[in-house]
Amino acid sequence: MSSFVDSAQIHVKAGNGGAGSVSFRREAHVDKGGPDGGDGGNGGDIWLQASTNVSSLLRFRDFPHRAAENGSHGAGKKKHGITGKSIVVEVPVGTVVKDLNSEVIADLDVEGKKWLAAKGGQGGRGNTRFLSNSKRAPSFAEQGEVGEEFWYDLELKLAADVAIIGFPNVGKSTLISVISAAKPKIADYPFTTLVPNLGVVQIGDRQDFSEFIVADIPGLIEGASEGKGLGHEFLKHIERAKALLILIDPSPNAPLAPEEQSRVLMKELGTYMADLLDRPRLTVISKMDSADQREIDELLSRGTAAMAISSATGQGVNRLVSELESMVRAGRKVQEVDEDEIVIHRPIPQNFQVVRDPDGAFRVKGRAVERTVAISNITTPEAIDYIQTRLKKLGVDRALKRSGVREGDEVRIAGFSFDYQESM
Ligand SMILES: Nc1nc2c(ncn2[C@@H]2O[C@H](COP(=O)(O)OP(=O)(O)OP(=O)(O)O)[C@@H](O)[C@H]2O)c(=O)[nH]1
Ligand SMILES: [Mg+2]
Repeated sequence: MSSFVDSAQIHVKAGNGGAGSVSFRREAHVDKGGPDGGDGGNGGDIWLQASTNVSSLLRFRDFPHRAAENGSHGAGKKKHGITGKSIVVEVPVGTVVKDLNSEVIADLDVEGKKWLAAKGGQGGRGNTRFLSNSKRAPSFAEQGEVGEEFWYDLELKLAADVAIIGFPNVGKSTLISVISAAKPKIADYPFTTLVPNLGVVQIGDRQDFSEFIVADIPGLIEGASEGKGLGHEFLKHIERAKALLILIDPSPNAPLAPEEQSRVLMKELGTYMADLLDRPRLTVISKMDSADQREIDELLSRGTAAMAISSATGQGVNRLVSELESMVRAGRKVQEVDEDEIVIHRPIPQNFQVVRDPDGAFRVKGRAVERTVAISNITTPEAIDYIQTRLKKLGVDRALKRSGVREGDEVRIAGFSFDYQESM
């Protein structure tokens, strides 16, 4: 568990929609029958799903690209294209998805939770769909819509139930090695631990079994919240812990007196994230065998710590574990309620917007608008007629006027450009 990857990028490209078909029925006695071009198939979607099958984001570092299948094109005789296969990408439970502006857009914190990362393009409509009283033989069809394509940042926060926090050399790693199977490096100098260690603590027997995960967070020091020491990089791993275990070094040669240690640690946690100060926490004196029992008793009676332990002799360790377990149990109940409140939003606005290109031309961006213009044969007057009517309905005309467009200005939509006319 010493090296786990906790951030990666993923590139998702959903399938493109297939093009609609332009086709006419062939009948023995009719020169040109009615339109019978089928629709293109929809492109496949890409979903991310929280799964305990995977535990790191390593795979995305090696190869970040995931793509879904395109829809196939429509054909004559009203034959519709085939829908592209969607794919489900498994990510570890606890993965947070951010857009490239660091905005959180999904929190895959529960096993099985699924999130649509890229929507497949809709298939284009075949010319059959454009049949109307005024258009008996529509000679155009829609192109398939391009599937969505995004880069996302993935972040996996350590799913620790308890974070062990304390100054360097206070005995964090030793404790985790005693209460779990984790085997971190232990040594008598500060900053021995360079990455967080995870350990699973198991208690009880088969009838009454429970377990929780403890993280040994590398030594915090004063200024950690501003990036000093190793602190900043690892403080984020504390965010999800249901309980905090604060270890205090009672020995006379500790760099700070016990009260000071506690004060500085609280200050650093609070500066990093004010919420952490409301997190259930237990302050415990570590290495009790190395200090005078009278001093320990005094610290306890002053309320500097709730209890004392020694990982070396095992004193107090069982009691500590059962305290932690009940704190975690209580924390889990609270979290279960919270989970429903998480808002998951999609990155792209569904409407359109008018922007100026560097050369001054007007550009209209948005799915519905771009899709309207994606008609396969834009050179026919009836296709252009159709496009103009649709754009007007979507409000593009009005929006362009509001943006200050004038007669003759260039307007770009998708891959096409038009000269703006008042009647447009
Ligand atoms: N006497 C005594 N020594 C201990 C106890 N727990 C840890 N130590 C010793 O204290 C030193 C530091 O222990 P670590 O567990 O590496 O401390 P740490 O908090 O993980 O330190 P960093 O990783 O540097 O932040 C080691 O020499 C341990 O053997 C204890 O309960 N009693
Ligand atoms: Mg350590």
